[in-house]
Amino acid sequence: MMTQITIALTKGRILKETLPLLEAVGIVPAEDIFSSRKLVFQTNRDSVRLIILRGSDVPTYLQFGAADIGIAGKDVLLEHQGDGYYEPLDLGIARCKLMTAVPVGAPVQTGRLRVATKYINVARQYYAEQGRQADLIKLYGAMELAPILDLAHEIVDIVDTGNTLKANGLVPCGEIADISSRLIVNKAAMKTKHTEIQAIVDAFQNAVLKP
Ligand code: PRT
Ligand code: MG
Repeated sequence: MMTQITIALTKGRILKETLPLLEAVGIVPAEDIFSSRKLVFQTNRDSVRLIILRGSDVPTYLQFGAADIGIAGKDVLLEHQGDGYYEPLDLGIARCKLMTAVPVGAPVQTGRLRVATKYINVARQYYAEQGRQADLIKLYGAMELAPILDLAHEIVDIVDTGNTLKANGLVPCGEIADISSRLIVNKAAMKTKHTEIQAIVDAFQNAVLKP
């Protein structure tokens, strides 16, 4: 029987940059992903199917072996803190930075800091390393709003051009990590489906080297 490989992709902006890479690898979805509401797509290869997930769910599928290969932002992987998968390749796409940001001209916070973010684990570790006491407030989006409404003194969020921060009266402050999307592989699958998976990882490596 043919070995089936399931590749979990992150929807949204990462997906847009993933599809050209996939094509360079020689994997083409059987139908247009963007105009479909399907979550599972067959491809030009009988042995390969694609599933489309929210970024934060990709490491979970990989950890439990529900998918063999995945593509997710490093921010999501840092926050997930899971194991059960390898991270063999930096795809160099969807680049950005994970940063702290504060209101323009904000006084230095001497007391206990309130920080709003969806990256609770990353933020906890960062402020601990800085030796700063911080109370973390979990948000699921629109972090930039939190300082405006005094919910938090500062935020931890993704920054690319900085336009979103600027538009909301914030300035980037501390750099936490350089972010790009990574290829991840389930550890058990790497053993049991080694030939097939290594071939796909190698093809991605080549696609990244000569875009
Ligand atoms: O839907 P979900 O809640 O999972 O997240 P989302 O809607 O933020 O997803 P999406 O499609 O934006 O993709 C998120 C992933 O793309 C992240 O996990 C990163 O790995 C990567 N990425 C790369 C970015 C950005 N660049 C980015 N600029 N994710 C988000 N942004 C947002 C940021 O949150 C902020 O609102 O863009 C804004 C900042 O951009 P600038 O250019 O104004 O600084
Ligand atoms: Mg989204």
